[in-house]
Amino acid sequence: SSKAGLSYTDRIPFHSNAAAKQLLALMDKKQTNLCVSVDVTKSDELLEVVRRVGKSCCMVKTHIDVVEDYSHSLVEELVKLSEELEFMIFEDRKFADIGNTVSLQYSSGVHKIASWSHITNAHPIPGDGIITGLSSVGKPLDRGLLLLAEMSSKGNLATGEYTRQAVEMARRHRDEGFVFGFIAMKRVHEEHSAGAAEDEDFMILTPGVGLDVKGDKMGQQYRTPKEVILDSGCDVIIVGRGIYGKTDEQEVKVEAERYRSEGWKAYLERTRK
Ligand code: 5BU
Repeated sequence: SSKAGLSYTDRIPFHSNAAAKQLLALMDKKQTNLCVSVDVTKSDELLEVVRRVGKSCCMVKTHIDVVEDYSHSLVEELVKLSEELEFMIFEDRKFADIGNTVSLQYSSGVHKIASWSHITNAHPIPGDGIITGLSSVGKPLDRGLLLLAEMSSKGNLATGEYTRQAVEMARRHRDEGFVFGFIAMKRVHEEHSAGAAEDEDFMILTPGVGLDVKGDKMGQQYRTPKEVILDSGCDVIIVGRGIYGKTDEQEVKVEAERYRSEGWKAYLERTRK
């Protein structure tokens, strides 16, 4: 049966992943289902945006490989802020290789993602080995993984049977307590509910959220927080340029609060039904 009508807190017992439990608890505590995507190329700017939005969000999403002046002190500071301001860190790495390779990409290299990012994501395209590989690194550190079951961009190929297979893959690994949800545009596991256990719950994190524009010039498509949370039953709204894209620094904070409030209102309406 659908868990969409339950509060985030009431869904904690259905999860065995530590990062998922922590996330669900802090969402109700801070009254936010907003994840801010901070896609900027300078360390100082990244940290400045995070300081401005940290109180309004449950999660900060990074693309750490776009940072030009990267050093380990950046992620040390980010982790410190995540503890002070209480948000989770999600490196949107979109792993997509064989298990052995992704285990190295996750643990090693310049960025050592597993050492600082609570959550990351992976394409299911290589098969189950991608979960085994990432889990061998992330599970001992209490990290969590999302599978990309759908995408927000125009013409993407993650649809229909592909999405169904992504859901099946997550189900096969549910007991291991590492995969706890999907990047998707709707509650894909409830759409493909054959074979679902009664106590199954997955979190749905959704990019492509904007209040003022419908898309960009490169295929991005936006929906409102209400469409995403209330109409489609997703759990977390991911907002990038709608927040960090403001030129005035004070405005960044105002926009974060605006998205937080819209997302929360939609969640309250959904769980009241
Ligand atoms: P935007 O500025 O709100 O459009 O940024 C969206 C972010 O979410 C950006 O970091 C993308 O890489 C990310 N994203 C996305 O937009 N669509 C997807 O399907 C996935 C990730 Br998966």
